[in-house]
Amino acid sequence: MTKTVGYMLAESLAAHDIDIIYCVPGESYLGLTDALSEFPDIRLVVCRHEGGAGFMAAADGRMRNGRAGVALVSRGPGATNAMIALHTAFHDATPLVMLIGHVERKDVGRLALQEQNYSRLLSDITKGVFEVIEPIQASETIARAFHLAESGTPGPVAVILPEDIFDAPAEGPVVKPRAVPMAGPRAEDLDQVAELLANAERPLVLVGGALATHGENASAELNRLAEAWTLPISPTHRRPHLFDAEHPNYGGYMGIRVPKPLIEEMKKADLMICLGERMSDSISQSYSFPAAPEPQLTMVQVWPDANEIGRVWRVDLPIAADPLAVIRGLLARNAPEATEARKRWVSGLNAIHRKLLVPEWDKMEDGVNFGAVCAAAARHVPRDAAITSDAGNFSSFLHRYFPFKQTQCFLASVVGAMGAAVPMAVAAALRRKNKRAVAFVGDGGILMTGNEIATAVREGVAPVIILSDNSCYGTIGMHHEGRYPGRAYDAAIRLSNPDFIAWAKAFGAAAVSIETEDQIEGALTEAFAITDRPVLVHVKSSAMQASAWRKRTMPLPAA
Ligand SMILES: Cc1ncc(C[n+]2csc(CCOP(=O)(O)OP(=O)(O)O)c2C)c(N)n1
Ligand SMILES: [Mg+2]
Repeated sequence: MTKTVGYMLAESLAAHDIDIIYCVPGESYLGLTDALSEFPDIRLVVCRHEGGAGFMAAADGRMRNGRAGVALVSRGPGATNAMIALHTAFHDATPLVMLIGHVERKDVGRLALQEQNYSRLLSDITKGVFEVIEPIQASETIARAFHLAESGTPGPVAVILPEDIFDAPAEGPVVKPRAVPMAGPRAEDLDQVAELLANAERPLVLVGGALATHGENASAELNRLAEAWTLPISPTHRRPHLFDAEHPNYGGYMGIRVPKPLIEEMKKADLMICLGERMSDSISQSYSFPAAPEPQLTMVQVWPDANEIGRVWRVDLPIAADPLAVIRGLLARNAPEATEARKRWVSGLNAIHRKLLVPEWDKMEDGVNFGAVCAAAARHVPRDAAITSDAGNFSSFLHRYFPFKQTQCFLASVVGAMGAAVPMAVAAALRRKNKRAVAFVGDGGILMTGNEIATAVREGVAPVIILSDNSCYGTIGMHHEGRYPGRAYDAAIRLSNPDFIAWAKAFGAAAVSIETEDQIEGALTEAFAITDRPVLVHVKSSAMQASAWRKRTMPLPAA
């Protein structure tokens, strides 16, 4: 039998070590699903929404040590549903290959059923859109897509596959994967960083996304660097697991809106080293620290893509390299004896960080203070668990009261797309076999993609989902109050929720409920004992405690 393009595409994916593909099936790519039936080592995970499938593939792209995750979606409606994952991967510098079905080649341009021009549609949320027009291009295009997704600043790449191409006879050989090129740090740059570090009195070291690519491998060396050079280490927004929160060199979490006492101290720094961090609006406190375009302190940035460094900030020492190579380069150079001032600087930042971790929340009348749940969860979540978080104010309690460990894996949409947590937890449970996946999510986010609990049940994985149900889009209420004091517009944020316990059970999940603080311990013990199906922990949380830092000034009237 002649080999088809569909079969060759499957062979090409296998050649790239792809063992999981997240999809929602479509008639536009039947020839690929048909071929995949002959590849038992590739697990086709059928999801309930392309947004969910895309988030799962994006999460996978963060768990494969720099290798891309893969989603497979149908044309028009499928592709547009999946765009939230492309947006997330583009902003988060996550390698992702999205295969998208397309109309037949002869119909292109006729406004055929569900036709889109993907080069135009996806031009601003992908690194590239490659359309396979001829069978001879099929395998090479797959190799090019992975290469682009994984090199430089990683990101999403779309491959467009016309419906009629799958059955065409394959041409040419299966194209092998291309090695990802990585520029190394130059010796003179390493010498210069070492000199800057030796002369700085108050250095700050931010660690971010590109270091996360190395998984746990980088942890030991980062710790040695911190200790040998007497450095405070600050994980950046949504990368809290990069440094152990209990480590004495922890310099404070550089997330969105760093609390005042911490940011005031951080701003006394005379040197900032961004190790594997692209930097963004959120991390830079809305471009104020470091200030854009002209930073108020000496800035060194290490990122694997020369084009990116210097795009927003004028960096004093740009180093286009793998951050781990820079860590190794510094470890190979002798750290000077730490001055007393330097030791005080590190311990001072650490003292502020520790103070912020101290559990001190008020008992609320309108529901459980979610801070209490996050602090208790830290005692139940295993050391090797994956923790995922949706976007929303409930996550401020997680970042404040949950001391992350380097042995844990944290996954979220860094750019703040709601709906990421549940699908990412499903993907984590599938990728990290026999390790727990725990999702933190709000009542807004859970009804965006919580239907992927059905995927978890189908695939036999058992994430624990901790839901903060404050009956509102709390984040937006807080911002509204902040911008228009005294004019809280509750109709814009109030939510009428289903009976979440019944909802979860209807999927075949287990469900436990927390309505008062004294139920937290028992409910979490019960939830974490269940390992054969997903578990929802429904927390009736306070809306008045708007975030881990702020209360609402006006009560939220009943719906
Ligand atoms: C997909 C998406 N839509 C809208 C927003 C804007 N947004 C940010 S947080 C938020 C509310 C989140 O509500 P919930 O999940 O209940 O968490 P809470 O803030 O109440 O803790 C909204 C609507 C977003 N970030 N992502
Ligand atoms: Mg809410």
